[in-house]
Amino acid sequence: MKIGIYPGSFDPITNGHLDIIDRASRICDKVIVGVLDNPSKNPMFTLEERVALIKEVIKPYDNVEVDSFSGLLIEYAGQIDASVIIKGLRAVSDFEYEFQMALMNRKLCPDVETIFLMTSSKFSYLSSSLVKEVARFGGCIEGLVPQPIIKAIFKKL
Ligand code: COD
Repeated sequence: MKIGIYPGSFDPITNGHLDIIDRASRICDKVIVGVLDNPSKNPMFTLEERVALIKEVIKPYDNVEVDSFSGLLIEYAGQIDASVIIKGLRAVSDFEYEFQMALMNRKLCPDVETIFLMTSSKFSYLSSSLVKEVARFGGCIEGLVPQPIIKAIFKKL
C-alpha cells in the first residue's frame, strides 16, 4: 500500500490545499494530511481546531485521513509507514525552499521520495496567510476556502 503524507501548517486549510489533497488521493492508496504542531508560529487556529476543520472537509474522501505531528517530518513519515511526501508548488518562489527541504529529507531517509504537485492555476495566488488578511479587513473569501472554514474564520475574528 502506497501511503503519502501531505504535511503543512494548514492555518487554515484552503481550496489550494484541498486541490492537492484531491489529486494526491488519486495517486496514493492512502493520504495522511499531517498538521504540524508548531506553536511558535502563533497560528490563528489551535492544532486541535485545524485538525477538526480538515476532518470536516475531507469527509468525501475514503482514503484521506488527518493527523498531527511535531518534530521532524521524516521521522513522522517513518512512524506512519509513508513512502511519499507530497508537496504543493505555487510559484518559483516556493521552489527553492521546497527543493532544499526535499534534499534534506532524502539525506535523512533515502527511502522516502518527495513528489511535487503543481497548483491549479486558479489557486496559484492562494495562501492561508492571505486568506486571513483579506478576512481580517472584511474582504470576501468565498471560493478561497471551503464553507466551514469561512464560518470558522469569521467566528475567530
Ligand atoms: N496550491 C498548491 N499548493 C499549496 C497551496 C496552493 N494554493 N497553498 C499551499 N500549498 C502547499 C505548500 O506549498 C505546502 O507544500 C503545503 O501546501 C502546506 O502549506 P502550508 O503553508 O499550510 O504549510 P507550510 O509550508 O507552513 O508547511 C511546512 C512544513 C510543515 C511542511 C515544514 O515546515 C516541515 O516539514 N516541518 C517539520 C519539521 C522538519 O521536518 N523540518 C526539516 C525539514 S527538511
